[in-house]
Amino acid sequence: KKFNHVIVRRPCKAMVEGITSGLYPGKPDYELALKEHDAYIEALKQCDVDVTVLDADERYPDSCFVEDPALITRKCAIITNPGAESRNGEKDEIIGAVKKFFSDDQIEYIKAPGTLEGGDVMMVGDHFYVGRSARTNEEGIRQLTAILAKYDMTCSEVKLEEVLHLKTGVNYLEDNNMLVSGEFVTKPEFDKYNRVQIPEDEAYAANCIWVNDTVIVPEGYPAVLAAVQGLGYKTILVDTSEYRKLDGGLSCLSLRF
Ligand code: CIR
Repeated sequence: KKFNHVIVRRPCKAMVEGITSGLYPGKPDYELALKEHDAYIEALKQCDVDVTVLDADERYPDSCFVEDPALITRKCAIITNPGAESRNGEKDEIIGAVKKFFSDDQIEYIKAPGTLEGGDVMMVGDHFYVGRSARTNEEGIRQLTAILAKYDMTCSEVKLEEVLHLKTGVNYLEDNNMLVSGEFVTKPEFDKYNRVQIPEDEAYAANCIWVNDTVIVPEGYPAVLAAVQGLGYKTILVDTSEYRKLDGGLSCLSLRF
C-alpha cells in the first residue's frame, strides 16, 4: 500500500466565484457540489486511507482544490506559492494540516518570485514531472528541483501549451500506466510509459486518481472507464460535474500521501 493519508477541504459557498476558463460552462451548484464532495470522501475511504477533512474557507473560492497549495512526497512536504493571485493565500491555510503529518524540518517552501501549483506536479516514484504553466514559473521549478535534490529525488520540466495544469491532461496510475490526452499524447518524455490515449471528447477524464490499486474515475466517461478497467484496476466512479465547471478534477480535490 502506497498512500495512508488524504487531506481534503470542503467546498465553500463562494466557490461559485471560483476561477474558470469557461471550457465547461455554468456556475457550480453549491448543494450538489457538497453531495459530490461527500461521495468523493466515501470513495477515498474505500481505498484504505484515513481522510482529514478541513473546513470550508469562504475567503478563497477555489480552496477545495487542496492539491495546488501543497505538494506532499514520500520524504517531505512542500508548501507551494500558487501563481493565481486569488489563490495565493491558500498556502498559509494548508500548513496547519500538513504539520499534523510532518515535522518542521520536513516542510519546505516555494518562495516568491517563484510560483508553483501542485496541479502542475506529477509524481512517478521519486521523479516528479512539473509543468511550466501560467501558474508555475521557471523560478518555482528551479526551487522545486533544488528541494527535491536535497531529498534524493528528481524533477523534470514539461512545457504546457493548452491545459491549465499538467495533471489536467496527464496522470500516472502506477505500474508504468499513464493516462494521456491532447498535447501529452506525443510528448517524447512519456514514451517509456504504457500510455493510454484518452479520446478528445473524454479529455476531462484524463484526470483520474490511483489510490492503493483502486482508480477513481469521473462519472460520465465510458471510454476512459473501460480503458482503466482494461488495465486491471478496480474502479470507483465519482461525479465531479460542479468542480469541472471550475476546471477542477479528481486529483485537484485532495492531497494523497
Ligand atoms: C483554478 O483555476 O485554480 C481552479 N478553478 C481549478 C484548480 C484545479 N486544480 C488542479 O488542476 N490541480
